[in-house]
Amino acid sequence: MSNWDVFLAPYKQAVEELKIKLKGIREQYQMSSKHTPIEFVTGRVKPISSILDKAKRKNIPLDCLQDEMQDLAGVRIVCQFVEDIETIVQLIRSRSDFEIIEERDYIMDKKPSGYRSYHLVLWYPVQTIVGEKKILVELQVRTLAMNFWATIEHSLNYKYSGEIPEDVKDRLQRAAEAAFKLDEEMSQIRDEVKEAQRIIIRKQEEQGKT
Ligand code: 0O2
Ligand code: 0O2
Repeated sequence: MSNWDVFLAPYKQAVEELKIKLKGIREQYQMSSKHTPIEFVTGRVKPISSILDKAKRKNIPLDCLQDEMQDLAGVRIVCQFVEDIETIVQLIRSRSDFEIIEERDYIMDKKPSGYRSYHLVLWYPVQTIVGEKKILVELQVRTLAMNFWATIEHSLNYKYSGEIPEDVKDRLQRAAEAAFKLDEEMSQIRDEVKEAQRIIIRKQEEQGKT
């Protein structure tokens, strides 16, 4: 690859554009006083060293990166509740400013490591001075609990170069189970809050009648 900066420039632009668009959605929810399904958004262009490692690991020739490496541009949406993930996925599906080419549901079907997240792969059009260029972007949607687990596991993988010792792996499996339980508990609380809000509204309506 002669010039990484030039190659990665549209990926950087796509990440920045998507972050702005997704943060815009969060702000619209906040303004309408509705529960926002987006807690925060992060994004990154894959560092060159990680691109080279992954290309080697997956046997991807460097001149095929743009078609075969789906996460050169990565955007992550983190939510409070598991239910928010479905809301976000529906929202993403309804948009016309990019095309979804693949969805991977690692929530229904978690990875052997214990990893849970919902992944969408998009062809995202970037406007350049030589015309439109469609690039691949990976969108990851996960809860705060899933994000906590994935962040820790990612660091351990880095520390142990992918060879996490068995006892640590066992702990991670248990931690993944605990994160799953935490999401379930929080969902219950969410329902309680929604019910409380319905009771308050009903009471206010009744008081208005008398
Ligand atoms: P705000 O006002 O804090 O919401 P950036 O270019 O800075 O917008 P970037 O480069 O992706 O985004 O930065 P980073 O460090 O990945 O974090 C992105 C945003 O996510 C930052 O907010 C962080 O504050 C926010 N963030 C990261 N972790 C958490 C978390 O655990 N909880 C919450 N609520 N937010 C988190 P912004 O975009 O700077 O704006
Ligand atoms: P980064 O930038 O370090 O996060 P593969 O890369 O072979 O595992 P594939 O087919 O390219 O998988 O796509 P997949 O698994 O849908 O998505 C890959 C990305 O999902 C990873 O990026 C991680 O961000 C995240 N991910 C997938 N599995 C795990 C896991 O077991 N633990 C954690 N912590 N994250 C996971 P990269 O390539 O690791 O890059």
